Amino acid sequence: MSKMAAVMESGEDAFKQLFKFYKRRKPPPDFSDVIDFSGKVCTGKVDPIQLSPRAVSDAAASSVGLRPVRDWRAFGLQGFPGFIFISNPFQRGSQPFWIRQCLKTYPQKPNVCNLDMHMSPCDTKDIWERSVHSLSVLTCSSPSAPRRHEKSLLERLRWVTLGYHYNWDTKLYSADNYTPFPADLQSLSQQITLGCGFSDFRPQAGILNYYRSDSSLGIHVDESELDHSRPLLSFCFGQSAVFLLGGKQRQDPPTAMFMHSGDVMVMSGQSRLLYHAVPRIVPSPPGLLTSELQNPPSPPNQQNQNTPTEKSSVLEPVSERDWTVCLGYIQSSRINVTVRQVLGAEQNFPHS
Ligand SMILES: O=C(O)CCC(=O)C(=O)O
Ligand SMILES: [Mn+2]
Repeated sequence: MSKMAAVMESGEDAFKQLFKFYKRRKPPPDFSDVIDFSGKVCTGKVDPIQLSPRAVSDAAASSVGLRPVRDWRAFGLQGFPGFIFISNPFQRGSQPFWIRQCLKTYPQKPNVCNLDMHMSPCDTKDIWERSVHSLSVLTCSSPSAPRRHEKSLLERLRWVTLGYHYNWDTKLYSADNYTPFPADLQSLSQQITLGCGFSDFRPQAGILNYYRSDSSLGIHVDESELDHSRPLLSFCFGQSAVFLLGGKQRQDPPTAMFMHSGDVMVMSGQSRLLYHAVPRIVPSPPGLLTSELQNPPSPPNQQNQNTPTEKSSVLEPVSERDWTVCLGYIQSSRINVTVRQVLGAEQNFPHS
């Protein structure tokens, strides 16, 4: 009997037990039951999915750093209708832009982050610049200089919220806690959902989670959005993770899969309200980050080259200085971005 079968045999609360199984450090767990969509998938649980290549022009996909939809490798899981796993649909060299946005741009005001909960707006105004400064002070200091003991703001960043800002205490969104959703991430999310066959998905709220190598995310379901008929998108960058996808009941046994940098998950339809968790961050496979994350020399200014029918690119070049900091960060960390539609087409927040 495999170790995992032994864990399962004890019966109750299979999800909790598998969560602990994958979280365990000593001895490390056996990962052989974890589905890896980046390689050959022949587990008998996975089906390739046909997407909607005609719904997104190659230019529109490229404008957000995605490959043409016909080249996306998309999979479904048997028993999980509405769950779509797209194995890294990003063009080589476009992830650095999105990683830079997650680390430098999205933590900026008016977006909200965990540091705002106990620091003044003035102190969290410039997370990136202040962190880069303290990191470069460290790099420049002589061996005899006192070692930096305080973590930079960037290292203390745990979450950022966008659009309708999720309230972690009440677990609610509200009409009066809203700032504009970033246009570039909106466009990326729309190309993904169109490619998956969903029309008029409206990205209205985003949650960025920043994981260190020992972080995890507990078992939960995302039900705070008022309309559950719309898909929920999840983007991963940096180090890999084990993701557990369970059932409608918290204790239902989950399926484990790896999420690598660039992977995109769509939870829709009957899979929109399934329990899930991230028990463990794992090092990304050798070579995966180095091949995907080369920050190419600045692309030619695409804005000027566009013909009237083409979409102008949201991608901007990432400076060497910015990329050095991003690379240092993702060497040991993982970033996850979830994008949600909160309200249905004609829906409003209930009056309080
Ligand atoms: O980090 C992940 O892959 C999952 C994130 C998640 O489930 C959430 O933000 O609700
Ligand atoms: Mn979630």
